[in-house]
Amino acid sequence: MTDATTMRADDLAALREETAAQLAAAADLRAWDAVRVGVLGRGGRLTALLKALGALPPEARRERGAALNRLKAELEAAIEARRAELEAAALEARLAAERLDVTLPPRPHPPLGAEAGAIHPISRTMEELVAIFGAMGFRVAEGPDIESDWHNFGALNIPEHHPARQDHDTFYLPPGPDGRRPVLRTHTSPVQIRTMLTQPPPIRVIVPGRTWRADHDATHSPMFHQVEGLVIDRAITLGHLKGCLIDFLRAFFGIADLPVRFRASYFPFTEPSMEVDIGWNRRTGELGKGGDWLEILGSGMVHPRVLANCGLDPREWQGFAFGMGVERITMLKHGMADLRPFYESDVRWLRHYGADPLSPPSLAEGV
Ligand code: 2NM
Repeated sequence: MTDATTMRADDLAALREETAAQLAAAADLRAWDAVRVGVLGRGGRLTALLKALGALPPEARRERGAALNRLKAELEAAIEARRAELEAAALEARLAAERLDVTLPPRPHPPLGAEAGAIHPISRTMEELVAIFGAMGFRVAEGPDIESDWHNFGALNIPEHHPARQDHDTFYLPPGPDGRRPVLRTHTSPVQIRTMLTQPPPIRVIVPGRTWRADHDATHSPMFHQVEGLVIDRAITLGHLKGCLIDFLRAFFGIADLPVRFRASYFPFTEPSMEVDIGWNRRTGELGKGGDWLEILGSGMVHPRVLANCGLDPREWQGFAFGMGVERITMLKHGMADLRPFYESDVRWLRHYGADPLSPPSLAEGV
């Protein structure tokens, strides 16, 4: 018969080996936890051995207690190591199962249908303008639709008697506490004013947005969209204006040799001012050739008084600005005859003229 000490030592060795085998067999964290509880839990095998210490005489208890504590530390370390292993394996499995290649091209999809949805041509044109001017270093600025008289007119050097101020053009709101009537902005230029007031030059912004005029017929809607642009820097010239707008028009209409003409004009907020025309065929509507000229946008060098109104010294800072109607250039680009369908939400029209949401405009492919 073996003596008691040896038997106990065998006990401990068996617990060590059996625990190691159980840990190796535990294939997941749930099985691992059952092993842990079976050894270290309240009714666990090691816990039972520790509880039994109290019944031993002091000398044997000391020796046995030291051995049990060593074993406890050893088992705790083995159990913890197995947990780390199982957690790492679980993470690996998840990463493999949930793998997602974000560089894959969009899945092929059926032709645009009612379910698919499409980008409204106004939004699409605005996206194209942001892509083209964005590549030239412009940022997008935005502002409120309801404006003060000063931001919409006064700061832009539009005098009190100017026809654009009269009620037939402008939607006025009831007077505020200062007695002045706010307006629905008649152009996006007040955003350029706000930009000059709040942001130090150099400035390069385009301003796409909704605008409002009390005008309604086959070619005018009381709500329409504009994109205007503003560049302010030292020593900006008419040459910069011309180069920028010629590049823009050729990119937007996708015609590398599109004829562009600058024609003297008048705006209160620019001096000199120019209308910009492109070549087309009046009879067929084809753009780019045909010997006729079509007015596309307005432009000019920002009036020194406008700069001064915005706190900029016109002897130090110069710039150019331009503006165009989004509906108008969209109709010209796509050969649309009528303005009204833009706002009628007719799904047949939207399906025909809407753009693919999965192919946003990119300069690489030509907008
Ligand atoms: C146009 C034509 C010409 C214009 C001017 C300004 C500002 F704020 F800088 F003075 N913003 N937009 C401008 C100039 C707009 O639209 C046909």
